[in-house]
Amino acid sequence: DLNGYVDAQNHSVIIGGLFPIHSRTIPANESILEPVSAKCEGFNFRGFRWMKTMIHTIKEINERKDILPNSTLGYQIFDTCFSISKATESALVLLTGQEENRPNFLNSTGAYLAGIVGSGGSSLSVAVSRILGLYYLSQVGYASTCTVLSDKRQFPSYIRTIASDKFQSEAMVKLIQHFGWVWIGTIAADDDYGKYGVKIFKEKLESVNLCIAFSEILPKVYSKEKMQKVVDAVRTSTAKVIVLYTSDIDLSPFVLEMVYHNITDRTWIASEAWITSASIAKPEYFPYFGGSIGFAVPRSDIPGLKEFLYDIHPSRDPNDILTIEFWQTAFNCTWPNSSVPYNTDHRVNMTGKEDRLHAMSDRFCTGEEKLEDLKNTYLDVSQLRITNNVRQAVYAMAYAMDRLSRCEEKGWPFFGKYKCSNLPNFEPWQLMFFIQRVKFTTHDGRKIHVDRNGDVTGYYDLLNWQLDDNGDIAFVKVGEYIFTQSKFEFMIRKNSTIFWNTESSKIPHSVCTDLCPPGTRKGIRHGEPTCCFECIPCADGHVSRRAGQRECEQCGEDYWSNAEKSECVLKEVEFLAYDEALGFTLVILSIFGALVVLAVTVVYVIYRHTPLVNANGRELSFLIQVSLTITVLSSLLFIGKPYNWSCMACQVTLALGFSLCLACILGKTISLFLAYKISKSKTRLISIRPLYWKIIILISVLVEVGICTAYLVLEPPRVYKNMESQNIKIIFECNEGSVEFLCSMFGVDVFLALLCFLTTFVARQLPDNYYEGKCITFGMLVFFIVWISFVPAYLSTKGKFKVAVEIFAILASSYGLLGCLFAPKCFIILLRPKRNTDEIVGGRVPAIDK
Ligand code: TCR
Repeated sequence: DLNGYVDAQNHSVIIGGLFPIHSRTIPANESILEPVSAKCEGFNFRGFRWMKTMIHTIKEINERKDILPNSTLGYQIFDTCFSISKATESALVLLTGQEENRPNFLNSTGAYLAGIVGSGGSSLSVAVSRILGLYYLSQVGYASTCTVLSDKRQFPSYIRTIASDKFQSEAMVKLIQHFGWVWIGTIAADDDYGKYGVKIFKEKLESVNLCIAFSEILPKVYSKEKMQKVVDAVRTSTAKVIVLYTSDIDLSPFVLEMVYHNITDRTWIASEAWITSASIAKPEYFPYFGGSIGFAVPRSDIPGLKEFLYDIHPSRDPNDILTIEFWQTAFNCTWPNSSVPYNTDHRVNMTGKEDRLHAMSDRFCTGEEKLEDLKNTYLDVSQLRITNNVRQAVYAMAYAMDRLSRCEEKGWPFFGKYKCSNLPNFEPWQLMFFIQRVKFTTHDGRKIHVDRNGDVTGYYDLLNWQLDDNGDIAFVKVGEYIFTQSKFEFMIRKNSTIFWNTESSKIPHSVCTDLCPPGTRKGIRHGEPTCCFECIPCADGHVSRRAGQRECEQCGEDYWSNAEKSECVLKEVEFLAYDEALGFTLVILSIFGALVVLAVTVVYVIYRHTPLVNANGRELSFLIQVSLTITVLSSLLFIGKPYNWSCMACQVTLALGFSLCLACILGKTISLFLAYKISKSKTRLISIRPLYWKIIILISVLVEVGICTAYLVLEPPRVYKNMESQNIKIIFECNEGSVEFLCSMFGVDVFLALLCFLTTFVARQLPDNYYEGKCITFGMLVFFIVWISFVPAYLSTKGKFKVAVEIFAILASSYGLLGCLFAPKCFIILLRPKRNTDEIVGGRVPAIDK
């Protein structure tokens, strides 16, 4: 019951072959008691072509004179039906040479078996290779790509002419990185190919911090629940890019599900086994699978193969049931007088029923059917990829045998111990040594060289499914992936356009969470993949400038975050500026004060000959006016952006101004006091020499100047950028420098003010008390009240208001003094000129400065 082809007669050596000519075995009938070989169904044109290629290659080698000149090769090929059981059964038959169900190992009869080419799927190769490995019988795979087959301890006699899936999985990750996808679903076939392929893919993907959205397995035998689970995963997931690691045979039921559920807008990353499969790449599936992208082994043209494939007819051999079945299936007819079953399908499909609909076609084949009219995978030689691998596998076998038959001592490790045996009398294990080191150049100039693991280098074409002008699916090459000696080269052709099966026809977007916008950072969601995260706004003073930042950065010293937290901006600078309302008002007040003082001076100058002005001492009044101007204008130095010089100037000017002013007043009050003392005994007041008050003024001002100089030299005030008190602002303020000096500076002023106050207070008893004394007392009280209330106000404000408070105090005290000292006099001078006579003033007021 094993289907296949034999050509063993007249050949010294044969090569075994295992090919999936059918897609599956028919489930066994339960009533059968004896073990029987399973029957197969689902004719596989692709596998049939592979098999034909093997025969073609053997023919070609036999015709060649440079390889195996003295011997010819035969073959024995079996159909594996893409099932492990059939494959192992076939392997045993090849080993034992007898087609029976009772094993009787190595009782080989007939031709000499050199090795086996095959088999297709990895699971089959693994199973077969475990048996063949026991006897070191060489096996050359042409399509089995599973990574475990590289393990030479488990599979000592296995080599292959197709690259391991390690490279393909890596290439897929590179592809995904190239297009910026991060959230990927995977679907694997339920065999070694799918599971190991996805395993490696997952490892590589996670090593570059991308994530798996879901990982599903396609059932081998149709099961509604299992299939539904896969479909649901695809439908509900946000992953729009899905890796499908499966052979086309296992994929077709899933394709039907996608069509049935109308799931579009997915981008499929195809594994090599289905990217060029004609059974999937049908135009009617294009809305669902168009735009699929994946890696394929490079294609090649095989000279003479096309003619060889066309050279087939069922009438040649009535026992060639595979050809008859091919003919029947291809032309949808029944070959007369044959018992070859036609196109049955015993699978339980989506409807849940067995589909035995087209059991036999009622139309008979005539034999006149034209292969040329047929559009069939078997005859399509435009995509010879695995087919080319089959050819190379046969060649590898032949070249190894050629080396063996030449019996060169070089490289032959058992020389001396065993006789070098010429073909065909060699032991199978002797060939293994040569097959593991096989090296040759193919007809199209590619170098095939198997490494110590029996692998060849990874070389892939990147293909994309597009619709061509005829409405067929075209596999357009858009790039390449080459892996040689631990270096890879991935490139997408510059001028190639890739078709994407998305609504916008743009590159699909496959993420779990979109990149966090600037101003936020990624926050981990516990228990979820790293590609799913939350976007947490940055804290104040921290920013993230670009999207997708993991951390927010802290802004530099002078910087603060903007409202969006996307940029560090210079901190707002705060100081009492001239052009803001408060600053401007203060400037006006201060200039107004100065003008008032000037006005008073003008009045004094105009009325300098009147008794009142004279009696009060012109010079002294003038000095007081000057000092008041200084204090009033010193407030201007406080306003505006502070600099080192203005910080130094403002305090010192203020202190000096006040000290001059108070010293003058003190001079006046002391005169008053002395006059009072002296005049206690006399009735008339006497005048005091100007020298006294000049000395007083000089001493006080000198003391103050001394302190100021020391202050400025030793520990001057400086500009200070205050960043602590408020985050978003830098407050420009003056740092006092030495508090001690500052206090002593103003202490002098306070002391002078106190003296003034005391002297006038004592002198208030003066008999002919002129109200000047009272005015000064009152002025001093104002002065004290202002400055005492200044202290708590000053300490409890911040920033520019602190300066404003100080200026208020300065202006208030200056205006107070101005008012108390000059307002009453100006009143008399200007409005009551009659009272401004010697009579009124002269007699009672101590005449100073005469
Ligand atoms: N390796 C798969 C089987 C396979 C295949 C194919 C089957 C490959 N390429 C093309 C049919 C057609 C790659 C395996 O199982 O290792």
